[in-house]
Formats: sequence, C-alpha cells, structure tokens
Amino acid sequence: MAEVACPFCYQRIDGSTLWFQCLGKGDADHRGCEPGPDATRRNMTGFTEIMRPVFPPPRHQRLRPVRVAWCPNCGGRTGIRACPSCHTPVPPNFGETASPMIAMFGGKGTGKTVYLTVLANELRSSDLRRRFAADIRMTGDGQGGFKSPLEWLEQNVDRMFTEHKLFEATAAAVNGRQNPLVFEWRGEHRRWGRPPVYRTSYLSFHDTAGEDVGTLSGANDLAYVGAADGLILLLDPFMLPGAREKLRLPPSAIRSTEDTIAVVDRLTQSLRASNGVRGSERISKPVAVAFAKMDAFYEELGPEHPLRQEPPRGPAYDEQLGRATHEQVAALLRGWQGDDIEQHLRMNYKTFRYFFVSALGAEPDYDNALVEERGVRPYRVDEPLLWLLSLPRFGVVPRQG
Ligand SMILES: Nc1nc2c(ncn2[C@@H]2O[C@H](COP(=O)(O)OP(=O)(O)O)[C@@H](O)[C@H]2O)c(=O)[nH]1
Ligand SMILES: [Mg+2]
Ligand SMILES: [Zn+2]
Ligand SMILES: [Zn+2]
Repeated sequence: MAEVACPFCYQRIDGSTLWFQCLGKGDADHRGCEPGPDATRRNMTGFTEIMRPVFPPPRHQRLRPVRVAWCPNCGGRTGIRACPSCHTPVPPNFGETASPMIAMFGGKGTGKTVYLTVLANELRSSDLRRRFAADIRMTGDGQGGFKSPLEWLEQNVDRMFTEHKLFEATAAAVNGRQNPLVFEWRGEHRRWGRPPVYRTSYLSFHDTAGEDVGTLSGANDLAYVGAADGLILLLDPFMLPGAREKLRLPPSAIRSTEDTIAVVDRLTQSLRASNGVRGSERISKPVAVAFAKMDAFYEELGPEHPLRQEPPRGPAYDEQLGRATHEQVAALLRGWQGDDIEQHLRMNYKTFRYFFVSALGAEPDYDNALVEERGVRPYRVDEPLLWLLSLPRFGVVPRQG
C-alpha cells in the first residue's frame, strides 16, 4: 500500500485507509441508502451532484486490509472505495501501488482550455490506446449531472471540432473549486527476462482560470501543483516579445499581460512553497515545458525545419527525437531572447524538457474566435505527456532510443 495523491482533491492519502461508498443494496431488515448531497465533496472538489454515502473502513482494516465492507447505515455490502479526504469514489485498485499524478499549469490566455480539450479528446481515442497497448479511461462516477467532466469534454469537443468555435475566458470557479478531468492510464512495463508489470498513472486536469497577476493563485491551485508528481507547463510564445515581433499578430491574439518568466516563476514558487523545497535545492519534479500555438511560427520556420516534421507515431516514446526537439526549441528560445527562461529552469529544476505543440494546427481567426476552415488538426500535443509517463521513475509508457 502506498501514499498517493488523490487526483480529485490533491491531498496525499494513505492507500491502505481508503473509505467505502455504499452501493445502496441494504439488507434483509433495511432499505438501501439513497443518494444525497455531500458537503465535504462539494467543498473539496466543486462536485455538486448527489451521491450515495461514504463511510470509513472497519477498525481492523489497517492490520488486515479488506476489500469489502458492510454499510453501517443500511447493512449493504460494497467494494467501492472512496477518498477519505474528499469522498470521491476512486477506481478499483487505487492506492495499492504508487501511481504518479500528472497535472497541467499555465497562465491566462495560454491556450489551456483548447489544449486540454484536444489532449483529452486524444486520450479518449483508440490511437494512443493501440500504440501503447494501454488501458486509458476517464474516471469518476457516472452520475453525470450537467457539470460532469465528461459533459464538459463533450461540449468542448463539439464546440471546437464541429462548430469551429473557441472559448470565452474560463470563469473563475465558484469558491475556487472545480471538479477536475481525471484519466487513468494503465500501461505495460516490460522487463527483460521477467513478466511485465502493469503501472498506472492518474492524469488530473483542472482547467484553472489562471490569474493574470504575479501573485500565487488560489489555495486549490497550490495544492494541485503540489500534489502532482509531474507537470505539463504550458507557455504562450506570444508573450515573449522576441517571438511576438517575428509575427504579425492582431491585437486580439494577445491574451495576457503577464510575462512568460513571471508564469514560470509563479509555478516555481508554488512548488517550493507546497513541497518545502529549500532555496539551495532544485525541484525534482519533472516539468514538460510545452510552447503552445506554435502553428503561428510555421511560416517563419519554413517547411523544411525539423520541428515541422511530424514524427512517426510509434509504440514507444522516442527519447532521441525528444532530445533533438528540446535542443531545437531551446535554439528558438535563444533567438527570441528568452534566455532568462532557460536560465530560470536550469537553476530551479533538475528535470525539464521543451516541447513544440499546436492544439489547433493552424492559426485561428483571432478576432472572431473561430478555428481555421479546415478544422482542428492537433500537432504533437501528446508528446509532453508521453515523455513524463516514459520517465524511468514512472515507467508507464515504454521508451526507445
Ligand atoms: N495559433 C494558435 N492559437 C491558439 C491555439 N490554442 C489557443 N489559441 C489562442 O489562444 C486563445 C486562448 O485559448 P484558451 O484555451 O481559451 O486559453 P486559456 O485562457 O489558457 O484557457 C484562443 O482563443 C486562441 O486565440 C493554437 O493551438 N494555435
Ligand atoms: Mg481557459
Ligand atoms: Zn448504505
Ligand atoms: Zn480526494
């Protein structure tokens, strides 16, 4: 049993003391429990639907872990586990082994909602599943009210892929809590001469409103990045003056006033504060530094540039190609006088890598917030995630090279 981060409330919990959720079965003398509101879950995660009650495991559980329990209220038997901290039901086998949690962070207007929609859509498609022989599923319960994560995703996908519309700025969540989009990625970890082991990672994406000022974001955001074992840091290249001046962007394409370095620093400070990393040490959590909206630079780079060659979609993360991409993006960054970002990352993080992504694959009509006529054509959006999952410490996705 392991200590794991709950992907719904971001608290570190002990995998051996998970709670149970009543299934409402009842017994010979009692009717099963009815679903009702759960204030703890609402406060911790922003989930507002009704749910069947949860209860702590029987006393002796710590000594002899049990897989089923009987509801103290209705007597019904259940094997559904729930987070002791936020009461959200968790997937079967959650907490039995270390399961890294991956999170995403970025400033306002960076393209987080667009990127998240596209990435989540790819996670639901069969392509990634087939390539990595992975079992990828969206977790959370099926009592989908209007605000369920699945509905959020379907609405967003429909909006972007069918109606070709982009989004309004994400509204700040009520009391700072928003039910995150959680995926469970179970992958096969092959070992020479030994049977494979199966490793699971939780991808918890909460679409932050992203403050536009240099302050730390809300307590929930702090807990979110603090609990993550790996991060995707999405950066907006339009906020780098040296990059912006290479493009002829309409004013409507500029979505923020916060410098890129300030966004990176905000993450660094959040991680240092939430994880108690001393100033003399570097942060050991791996960070995938993804530059979004790179379609805007296609012309500037020219069709022969290596960053414009879409890599083959093989069954493993290509480490060699990943390193080359990192160097190519680093060179771009230097050309944009973004050296301070590189400097900051080197001084503060042990493990980071650059990525070149475009969720839309072509420049939108910024003024009218419309996707380009030919529709959404995602470019290399999955690489940051695949790199993280392929790191030896996680070993959820195989790597080659
Ligand atoms: N060129 C380009 N622009 C993008 C892309 N993704 C987002 N944008 C632009 O960035 C704006 C903000 O995106 P959004 O996802 O709402 O940002 P958020 O505030 O971080 O959630 C969009 O309206 C687009 O103008 C992309 O892949 N390419
Ligand atoms: Mg948004
Ligand atoms: Zn019950
Ligand atoms: Zn929880």
